[in-house]
Amino acid sequence: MTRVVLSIGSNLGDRLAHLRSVVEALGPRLVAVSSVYSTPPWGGVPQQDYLNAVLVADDPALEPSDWLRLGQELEQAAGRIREVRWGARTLDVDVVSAEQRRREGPTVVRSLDPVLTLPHPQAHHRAFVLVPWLEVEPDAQLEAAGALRSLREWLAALDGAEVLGVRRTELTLGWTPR
Ligand code: A4P
Ligand code: MG
Repeated sequence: MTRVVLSIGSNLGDRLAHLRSVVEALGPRLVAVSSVYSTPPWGGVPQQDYLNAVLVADDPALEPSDWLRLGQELEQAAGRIREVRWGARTLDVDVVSAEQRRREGPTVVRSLDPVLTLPHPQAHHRAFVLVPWLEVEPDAQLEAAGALRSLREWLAALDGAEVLGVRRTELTLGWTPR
């Protein structure tokens, strides 16, 4: 039984429609959906700006690997072709963090498996993940580089210009809370 934080991004084709396809597919599993942000490309590959958002979802029937597979199916449905690492894409779905919900209480899933590394090893470096995540879970914490910090603390460690480059838009993903 897992609850996950997903980062979704697109910088090719109908970017908003690609992000919306994830929201439509997850439907009642969604717990929270951030605003849509316009973000400069991260990672040093020259390419056009992205639209990014963060989703929180839960499903008692899904394990973390099921969320990864589901994300990859949605990437394929959006016509994603894997070419350059950190390069342009119609849709990218990353599992940022996962929590097992047990009777004793929630536990954060940690995995060093390259097929699914959790928490996502780059999340704390990425304003395009931290800013939308902070909007939907202001009290969330993230363990990275051997430290457990609040999202605000991780953001404070980033370059200010990068954080300011992540701009909230008026676009919506067509989701209303249950
Ligand atoms: N993988 C391992 N852990 C995870 C995880 N937690 N979530 C594996 C998702 N995937 C995970 O990813 C490569 C492999 O990572 C997968 O097969 C999976 O098993 P990929 O999506 O196939 O390849 P990629 O996306 O080209 O490389 P990578 O390193 O995953 O890139 P990212 O991290 O997805 O970053 N700039 C802005 N502004 N906004 C963006 O959304 N996105 C990227 C892509 C780069 N720059 C960006 C953005
Ligand atoms: Mg990816």
